[in-house]
Amino acid sequence: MATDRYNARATEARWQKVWDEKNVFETDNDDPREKYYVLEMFPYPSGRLHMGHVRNYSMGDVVARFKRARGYNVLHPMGWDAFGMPAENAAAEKKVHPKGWTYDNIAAMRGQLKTIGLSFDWSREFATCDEDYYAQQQALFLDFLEAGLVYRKNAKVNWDPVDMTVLANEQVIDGKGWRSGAEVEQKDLTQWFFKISDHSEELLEAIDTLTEWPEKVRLMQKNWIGKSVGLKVNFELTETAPTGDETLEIFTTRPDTLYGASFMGLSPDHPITQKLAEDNAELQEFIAECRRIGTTAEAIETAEKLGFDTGLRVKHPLDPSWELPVYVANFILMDYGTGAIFACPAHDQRDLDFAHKYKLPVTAVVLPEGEDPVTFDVGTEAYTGEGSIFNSEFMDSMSIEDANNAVSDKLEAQSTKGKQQAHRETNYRLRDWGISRQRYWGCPIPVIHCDDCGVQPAPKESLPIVLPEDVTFDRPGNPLDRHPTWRNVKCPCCGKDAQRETDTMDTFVDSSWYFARFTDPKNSNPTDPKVASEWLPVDQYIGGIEHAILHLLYSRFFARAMQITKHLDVKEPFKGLFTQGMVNHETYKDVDGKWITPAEINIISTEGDRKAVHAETGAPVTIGSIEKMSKSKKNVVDPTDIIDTYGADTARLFVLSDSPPERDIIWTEDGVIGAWRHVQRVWRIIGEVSEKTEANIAKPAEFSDEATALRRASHKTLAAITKDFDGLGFNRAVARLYEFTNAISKALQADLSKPDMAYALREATGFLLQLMEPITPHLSEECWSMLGNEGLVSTSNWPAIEEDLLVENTITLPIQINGKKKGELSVARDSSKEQVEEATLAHEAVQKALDGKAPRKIIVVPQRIVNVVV
Ligand code: ANZ
Ligand code: ZN
Repeated sequence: MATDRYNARATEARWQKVWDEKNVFETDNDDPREKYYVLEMFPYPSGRLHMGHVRNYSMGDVVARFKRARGYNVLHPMGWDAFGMPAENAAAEKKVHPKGWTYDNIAAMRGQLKTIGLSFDWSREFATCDEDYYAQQQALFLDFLEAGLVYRKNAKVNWDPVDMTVLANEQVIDGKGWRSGAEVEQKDLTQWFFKISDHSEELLEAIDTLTEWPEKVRLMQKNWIGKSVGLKVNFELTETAPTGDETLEIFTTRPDTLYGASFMGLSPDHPITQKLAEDNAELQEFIAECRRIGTTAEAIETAEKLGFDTGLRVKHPLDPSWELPVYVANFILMDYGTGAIFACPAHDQRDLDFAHKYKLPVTAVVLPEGEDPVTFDVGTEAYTGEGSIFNSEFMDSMSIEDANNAVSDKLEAQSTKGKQQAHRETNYRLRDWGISRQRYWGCPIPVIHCDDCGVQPAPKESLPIVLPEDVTFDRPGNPLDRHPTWRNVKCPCCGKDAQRETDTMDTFVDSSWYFARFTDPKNSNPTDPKVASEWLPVDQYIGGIEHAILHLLYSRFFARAMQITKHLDVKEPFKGLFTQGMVNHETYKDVDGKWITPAEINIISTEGDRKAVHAETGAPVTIGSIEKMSKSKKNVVDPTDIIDTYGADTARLFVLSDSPPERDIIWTEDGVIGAWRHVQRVWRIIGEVSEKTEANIAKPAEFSDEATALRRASHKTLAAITKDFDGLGFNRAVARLYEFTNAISKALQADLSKPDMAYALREATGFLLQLMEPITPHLSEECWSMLGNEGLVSTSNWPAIEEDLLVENTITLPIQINGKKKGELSVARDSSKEQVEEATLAHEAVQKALDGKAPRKIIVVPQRIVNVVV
């Protein structure tokens, strides 16, 4: 039988059924053991699983299975981030309903996930598009509204004038609508916002408590919140602006550069700009041009700097005889600071580009160390580094920081036009979170618009506000807007005819609290606050770095908002965060330069020379660079194909081996075959062990050196892998498992009629299977039963480490002869000084150096080193 092959396909299905029937991965909230919550970011149901999912969920599964074996009550749920645009696109293109499309995809992907043997508690599964889930989200929204965490304001949206619809940022391509190709306009719409900016400081400060997050992610969060300590300065206008303003207020973080000021800049949306434009067609045209660039920070950052001279002038606050021109500039955002700046071209790149274009003065005021103040010229690159201030009167030769303070103090004490000239202020880049989306496939915002009573929250009893199913996608725009009856309701306040809000929520809302819902997914409230607070924060969250900013920040805000509204009692949702690397693959192109898939080619290797040919035609294929698996480059390997061919355990083993989990892994056929061979080998070895030894051998009182050596290897491996799993060092664990398998294979050659050796071998194989179970659970389960063990390896307790087997009883001491290392000495740990000396004199290198003479001195530093002086 040991010559047979391990049939992964049949075996895996069999064990999955056993786990299912015994509900081994279902979690009981009332289980008194210590709780451990491990979560992988839930997937969008695109329809097919990709290898990145397999890697992500395999990592989470190792943690879940490991912690379960360690005695924790583990929560490891799975669900679907199921609302969003692709379903509506599919509806428009393929004439399918978003709901049907989504649930079909979920069914397909659930089926795929189940073949991987992941230890999810499927009884807690939900999709964010389930009526029950979004009903609870609507309830949360109403509570947030009542608590003052939500408000409405005007905000700009991308408007497609041909399709007459709002576009998401990703639907605007080079300033044009993705479908119509029309120039996108900016339009004002009243929208709903979450007051995340009220929590900027707290969200920023608490980052320091997230010690189990990658440093990189913590930095990204900090930058996104973007705290700036600066100064607001009032500049006196030489003549009253058409708005009636006598001063122009700006925000700066660099008041130390005031003597390098060259011009003032206004946002195209600044009230003064807007007022001036009322009777200035040229300015109107300029504003329209700015708008076409788009609203995203990236678009503004990369666009060419453009300006419009308003003709207005201001007086310099440190020298009233100095006047500066006021421009409208396309790189100034209205919703940061005051929407106006003073520009110092020498020390700000945007200002410099602008100054060069409009021939405005450039005066350096910060001198880099080692530069000559007379000749220093910034050229085309603004100098933003450290230095000492010059060309700046009272600030000359100060450091930037000192100058900053000095000028801030001075201006705070000054006044202009009856106002304080300046005051220090802290600004945050973080904006309130706009959640209104003008689309169908999302969670309806539960409010009603009445002509008489204004905006009214939908009564809680009326929840859920369910999406109507009889909608059409044959026209652009939001089908809810044109639904004949869904929209019309009675005002909950006065009972007159009123209208539902037709905007739905940003899908980031759905993913901002799903981890809390998993703790009690059937509750008739959003959470059971007690249960949620017991499980949260998630102990280990695992997902892609692409969610390092928005998803994590919104979830952190939600935890706070849910705490304020008493739905849970923790501030931080994720205690440990891990961001896994991507799965990469070689790329291939055929003779016509078209991408082709790995399945369509054959690799021919001759003595280290790799060539690829087309599998069917034999035509040459170019092997390209290794890149992230993506549909566009066709360098994808389908998880289902791999599982069908090699089994899930092989796929799991491979994605966890080779690379540290935070790094990218290169998927190769050879690598997969290597993992598959290992699976086969373990199965054969266990078969042999089960034939050659009995189960349940009593533990002998004495062990030979040979048996002790094997036991040492077993316990050392156990200790090391326990540490690896605790620190998510999966690849290291895999390497140790390979080594340990070799040791076991070697031990099979020993005389197994000796009970101590048989015992040691059984112990080793038991450990091997338990250590492998988190990674290759099916194989481990099969081998576990083959060895005649009781119960399932998946529910077995982690083996206990016998500490005394970890201590080496021999130590290695370096031997120095006249101060130079000449060799090493292996002695028993408890050797006496005399014994060490004796062994030293017998050492080959020492004998050679002594050449028959007696040493002048031998110095033994116990446990450390031996020095011989000849
Ligand atoms: C003068 C100056 C001189 C500036 C200099 C920088 C360098 P952070 O650090 O990100 O907060 N700024 C202020 N409001 C702006 C707005 N609404 N749109 C675009 N830019 C704006 O950036 C603060 C700096 O960005 C401010 O300091 C201001 O330019 C600019 F050598 O003032 B500074
Ligand atoms: Zn009313």
